[in-house]
Amino acid sequence: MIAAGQSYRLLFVSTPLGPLGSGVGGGVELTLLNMLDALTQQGHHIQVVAPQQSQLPQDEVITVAGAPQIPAQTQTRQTPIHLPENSVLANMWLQVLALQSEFDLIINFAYDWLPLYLTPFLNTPVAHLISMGSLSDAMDQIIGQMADQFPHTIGVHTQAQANTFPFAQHCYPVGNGFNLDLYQFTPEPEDYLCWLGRIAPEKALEDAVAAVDQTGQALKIMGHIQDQAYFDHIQAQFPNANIDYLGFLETTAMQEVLRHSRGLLVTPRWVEAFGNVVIEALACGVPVIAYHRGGPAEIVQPGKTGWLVEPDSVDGLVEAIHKLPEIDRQICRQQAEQEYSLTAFAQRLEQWFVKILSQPDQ
Ligand code: HBI
Repeated sequence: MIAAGQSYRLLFVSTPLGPLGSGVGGGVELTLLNMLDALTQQGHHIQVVAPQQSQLPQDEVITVAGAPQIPAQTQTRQTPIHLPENSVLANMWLQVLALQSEFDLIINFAYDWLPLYLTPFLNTPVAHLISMGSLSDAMDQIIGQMADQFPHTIGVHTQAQANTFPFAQHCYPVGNGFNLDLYQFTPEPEDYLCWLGRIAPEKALEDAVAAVDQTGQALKIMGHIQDQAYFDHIQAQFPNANIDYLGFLETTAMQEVLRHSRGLLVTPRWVEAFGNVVIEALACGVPVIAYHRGGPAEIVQPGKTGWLVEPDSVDGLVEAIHKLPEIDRQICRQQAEQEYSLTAFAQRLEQWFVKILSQPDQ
């Protein structure tokens, strides 16, 4: 039993998609690093188990070799669970089994079946930060079983994400948090827009390109190209659009481009669990235009910190682009500071951990 306010020994287990810092793991990489910052600042002791080549200070990370997992969002709802030969996911959890007695709580960041299935076999409690909405029947089933057996251990980012699961009422929303010192507020923008994120069909980059193809404005694109053919097709479809792909930039370089933009376009085709990029923009004072869908719709305050648009409506994006000057960029930064700072995030996380650790032992 851990008293509230005491410091915890936490073991983070990263996504098996790729090394931390590579961008291959997508938004959950940034979430893990921000949680590491937030909780370390509060005096907790954290170690991270992650795939080899992960970029972290040596004393904090235990790197593990092995083959990466297939991205869950590229599978269908009925696709059976896959584990490759010499799975890095399986190898990471062998490490967890060996280390578990040194920790008060284990936090799983993988959106994968194995960590959830293993939970009842461990002696140390496991919390799962579920980083996407419902994607497959097998995952829904195993997450639901753990939600039942271990109350409050299923963490999510937003209510919209929780609502995609049949066990929505058993999810524990923690929001997200960012090191806002990394994002510089910029009062006066230059004349371009930004789009940020993994370049893959569920992010619907084509809608943002279609919108700027109509308005004639420049669009700077940053993020990991997960699906090259998909990106090539967009460029072929809009040969005259004024787009500029800058690659996957780490936070400091990325925000140097983002902060000077007139606005960020967020065009998710799926229910985005949260929308890290929304907070990153607000932190720079950049208004956000987002489809009224998923996490971003719970964050953007229409007319105050951006505009919410009818999902999949390019005309709606164009109309919102013309209304960007109505937004006060200072208000955008203030929302990030009030709700999404590392301190605010750490408080929500500690409340989550106390809730989990004060449960009677199963
Ligand atoms: N797919 N199999 C698998 N495992 C993950 O941890 C995972 C994923 N797809 C995407 C992803 N994680 C992250 O990019 C999102 O959760 C943010």
